[in-house]
Amino acid sequence: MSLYQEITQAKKDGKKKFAVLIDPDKVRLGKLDQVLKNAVDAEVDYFFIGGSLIVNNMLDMVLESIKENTKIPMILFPGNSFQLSYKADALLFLSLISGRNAELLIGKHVITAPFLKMSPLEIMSTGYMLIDGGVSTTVSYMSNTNPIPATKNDIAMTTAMAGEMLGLKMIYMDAGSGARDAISTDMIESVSTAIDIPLIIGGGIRTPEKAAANVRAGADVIVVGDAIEKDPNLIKEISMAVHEADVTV
Ligand code: 1GP
Repeated sequence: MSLYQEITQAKKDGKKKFAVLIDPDKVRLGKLDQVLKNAVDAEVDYFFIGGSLIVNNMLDMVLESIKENTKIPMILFPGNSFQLSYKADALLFLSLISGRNAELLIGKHVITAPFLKMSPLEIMSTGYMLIDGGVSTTVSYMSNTNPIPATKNDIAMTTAMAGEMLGLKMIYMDAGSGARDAISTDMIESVSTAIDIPLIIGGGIRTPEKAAANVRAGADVIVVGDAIEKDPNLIKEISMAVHEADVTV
């Protein structure tokens, strides 16, 4: 079963997934071991690997280290075309559908397509939507796009609907790493009821309560990076909150 089939099957079954984001730029060697150990103990479903900048050459090292120490699938979440590696299992092929920057809607994809066509990576086409998280984020600056305003649920909803109709396989709504305000449950609910494809939510999630509220609102995959970098012990609590949230209520 491909990872995408696994995610869609989980969605059908009402099971929620938890992904830990590791930014190779920020990783500290001692701390990575701790994160990996906690992730295995907490039965984390995926590692998302990526960041908006690449200031070091840690990507392959991080991927190797994860592979040596865990069986958790590694999904690349690239901030740019340099963040590609055959050592991962899959790639979020992101089109920034909340923005109007042609390079990030289709341009970079044309450049990387031949490389990806030959690669063993599972390619998951994903509509990426940046939502205003109350602070100017790296993604917003680097992508030269405006995020969707945090209270404009209708814009988020119609953007996600258009992404699904264009054939994208997942929607990733992101308030950006370290966002002050995570995406509201109202917005998550509006979007999740409007689409049938899996919905990934990340950016500024710091507590198990917020993670649980998000899955109850319709998120299928919760992504946490920043809070876990600061306190790897949060992995267990958030993982439990995501996996145990009763979505049938
Ligand atoms: C960022 O969605 C991810 O792209 C995760 O955000 O680092 O704030 O958890 P945080």
